[in-house]
Amino acid sequence: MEATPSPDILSAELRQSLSRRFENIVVFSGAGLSADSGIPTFRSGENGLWSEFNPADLATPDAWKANKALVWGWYEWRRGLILKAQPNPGHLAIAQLQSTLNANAITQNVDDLHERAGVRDVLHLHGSMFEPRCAICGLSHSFAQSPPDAPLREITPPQCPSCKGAVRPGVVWFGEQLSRAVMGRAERMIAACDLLLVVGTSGVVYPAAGLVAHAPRTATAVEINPAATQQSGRTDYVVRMSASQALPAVVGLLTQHG
Ligand code: BV8
Ligand code: ZN
Repeated sequence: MEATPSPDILSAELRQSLSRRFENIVVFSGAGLSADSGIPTFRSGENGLWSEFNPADLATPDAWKANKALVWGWYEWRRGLILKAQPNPGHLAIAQLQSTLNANAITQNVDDLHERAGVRDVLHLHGSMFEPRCAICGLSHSFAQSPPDAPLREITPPQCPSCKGAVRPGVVWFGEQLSRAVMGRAERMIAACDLLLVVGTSGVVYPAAGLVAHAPRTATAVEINPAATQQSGRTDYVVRMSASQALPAVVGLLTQHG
């Protein structure tokens, strides 16, 4: 197990700003948090068989209508990647943070790596890969078998035992509305926070990306991302490192003042 990166990798200015007790921390994440677990990100990942597709074109109701087996095959391939993946030090750091301080995780990710790292009450803005449901009657479905090893291109989705409709992934597709209850909770959490960590998101997908603007002016906002993003100008600090490097260092500092 590599040694936990020391807070010294952070700028002196950021170390100074984080060296106090925070009462209400929110970690808002995107696909970059899972990148170090080998899960391709949405806009810069290795999409294997689907490389000629833009994920945003497959994650839509139109793609589902046009070819359910292709979309279901893509999600089963992704589910296989997630099942083979392990939470990385970034996920584990969030669980560590929650064990010492009052911290909430809000994510755009549909994987279960937060949960497998021990993070509690994760708010999934875009749903979850692990909550498939009937596309017609909404009956929730449990996966009977693990995804195929070979990344099959097209897989006929399971049939709903109740209404014979096709089972779809339990995620929010582009063009679909996010749950108002979930968005409301996320807005309230961020509006009440005194520290907001914006981790591994390019900040281009709305309404999720708009959440950062709900942070109070009194809060400290920190972006953790190797690249500059559309959120960079909205945060007080930017840490140009990977989440699995920076989060353990930031959490190490925060929990010293727990
Ligand atoms: C809605 C679930 C309306 C599915 C996803 C024009 C302007 C504004 C908005 C729109 C527009 N045209 C259309 C829209 C709306 C659209 C949208 O925002 N489109 C964008 C692309 C322009 N939004 C929607 O459609 C939303 N719904 O608006 O409904 C409506 C209203 C009323 C009635 C009906 C409808 C629904 C959006 C949800 C879509 N579903 N996911 C699935 O996963 O299969 S979104 C998808 O993108 C993922 O959830 C992903 O998380 C999310 C956001 O992407 P990121 O997480 O940011 O990932 P990305 O790859 O972009 O970036 C990765 C980042 O990580 C990078 O910055 C990289 O530098 C960094 N990184 C890389 N490695 C690391 C790292 N960081 C740290 N450590 C590392 N190691
Ligand atoms: Zn059904």
